[in-house]
Amino acid sequence: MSDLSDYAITRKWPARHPDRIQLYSLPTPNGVKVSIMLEETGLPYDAHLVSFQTNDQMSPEFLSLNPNNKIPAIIDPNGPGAKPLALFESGAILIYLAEKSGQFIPRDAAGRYETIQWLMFQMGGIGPMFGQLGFFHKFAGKDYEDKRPRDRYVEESRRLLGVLEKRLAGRDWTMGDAYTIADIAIFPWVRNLVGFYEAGELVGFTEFENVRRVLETFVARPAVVKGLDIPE
Ligand SMILES: N[C@@H](CCC(=O)N[C@@H](CS)C(=O)NCC(=O)O)C(=O)O
Repeated sequence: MSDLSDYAITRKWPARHPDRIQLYSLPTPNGVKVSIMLEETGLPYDAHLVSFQTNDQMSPEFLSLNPNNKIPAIIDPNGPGAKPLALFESGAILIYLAEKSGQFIPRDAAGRYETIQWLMFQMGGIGPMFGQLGFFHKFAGKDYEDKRPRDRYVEESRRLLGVLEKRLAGRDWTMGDAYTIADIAIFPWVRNLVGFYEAGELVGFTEFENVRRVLETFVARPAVVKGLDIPE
């Protein structure tokens, strides 16, 4: 593909600035990871709303970019080799944007892999487990009489919060002094667990003092405040 018009998705969501990164998203905990990262880096971008109310994520145009029908996804018209690059999976997008901007990932190899390790801890643990807890506690699964599925995800979420709590003891951020893509991935999910999912009491959130401290610092960052509402 040589320019954005070669991508079917741009027919449904035309690029306002074809020279900028195109973001296809919704302000969910996975979606805001990327809008927050774009705000933090200052990379210019166009944001396009993929509405679940109208099942936009199942449209042929969206599926042409992400066959897995999930937001977020991006196209960078100026990717590696000065060619467009399309990407889905928020973790992959965060790594890409960190490398492109040279920000929010340590430069030394060991620090870089450790950051990716904590990013993967979110992608494989926090995201899926908190998400299932939301389903069984607040959404369709809450009416099931059998509470064992809910309790399993409560326990697993508590365990993961405990791991994070220990990691954050004596540290400002997951990687210590440096704010990184690991924090940008983890904290929208922690916020969502106690906010939108209303599961704070269920998981005993008050016990996790370090997690609470870092969450407060995270949500006060101007780029986070902005990114949490994008796309409008
Ligand atoms: N592992 C994916 C998960 C993305 C994901 O689950 N996105 C949800 C919103 S938070 C979605 O698009 N759901 C729409 C659907 O399943 O149809 C990522 O991190 O990008």
